[in-house]
Amino acid sequence: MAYNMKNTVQKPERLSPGHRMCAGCAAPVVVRTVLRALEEGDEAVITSATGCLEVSTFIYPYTSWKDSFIHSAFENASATTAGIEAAYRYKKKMGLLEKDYKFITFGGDGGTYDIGLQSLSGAMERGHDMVYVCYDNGAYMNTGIQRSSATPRYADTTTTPSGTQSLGKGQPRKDITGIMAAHRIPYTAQSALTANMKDLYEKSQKAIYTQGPAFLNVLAPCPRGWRYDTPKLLEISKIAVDTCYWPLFEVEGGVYTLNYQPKNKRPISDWLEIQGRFRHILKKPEIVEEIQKEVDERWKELLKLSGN
Ligand SMILES: Cc1ncc(C[n+]2csc(CCOP(=O)(O)OP(=O)(O)O)c2C)c(N)n1
Repeated sequence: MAYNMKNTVQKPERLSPGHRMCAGCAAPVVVRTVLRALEEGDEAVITSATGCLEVSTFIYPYTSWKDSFIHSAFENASATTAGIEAAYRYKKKMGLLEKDYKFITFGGDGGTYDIGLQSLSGAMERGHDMVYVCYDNGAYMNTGIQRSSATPRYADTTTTPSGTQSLGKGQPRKDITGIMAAHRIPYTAQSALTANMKDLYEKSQKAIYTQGPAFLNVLAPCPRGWRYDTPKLLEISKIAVDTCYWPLFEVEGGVYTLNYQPKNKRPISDWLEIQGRFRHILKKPEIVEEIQKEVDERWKELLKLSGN
């Protein structure tokens, strides 16, 4: 059935309002969209690595989560989910449990690209029937905007401050989506908050209802770390996609599909100008050009991989 936003948003919320995430933060919107993809009646067991999402939605004795929720340590969120999924399979096999459950892990980029990478890789490789969702805000935001391997080159963070001796982060962003696709798991996808959430909703549905491991990497703008006005959340997500900084694609059984090609590819300066973290390079055309070149190269690679 074709995606219908009106019907979809009328599904019962599984992340209650009243949590303490910042206004203009993408992460709770990502969570609500992913969880809406669960069929009504299906229940989930959710694990979250430490990070903004976990500490702001699950403060004892309160919780925003309607489904079962486990706060896991940074490094082992995927291992926790994998263990639960294995126990579930055993109970099912022994006839000890009737109900069907889905297993979903959320982690920030610090918990995914860096600290939890080994347990994520292991769980994916072992083939657990689970979905791992990275909400990628491009830094360790919860502890004060420290750089991660997801932080884009030249971003100003508290551990890569721009100034007379530095232009911000020196290294390029790690290609975690490519790394996960290289695991040859059934489903890997990259998504963002597009205008009607269709892309993320449909990818979440596929990820949840595909047998075996699935990985979603979702761009999650952060108003504090990226320094933009809170109402600009959707605009900034759209610019990320239209500049091809953050392409929307999926990989199923090794086959790449590009989900969106902008009719008019916007210049990367549109993406840089809307965020305070790049302010120090805006008057350096050679740096902006260098970033444009990197984006173009990655885009070309993706076009080739997806047969375009
Ligand atoms: C092993 C370990 N190291 C460091 C911390 C401290 N810590 C808590 S939240 C956090 C930042 C999390 O960053 P990320 O995963 O990117 O999620 P975000 O906060 O950006 O949502 C850090 C470093 C911790 N809890 N455990």
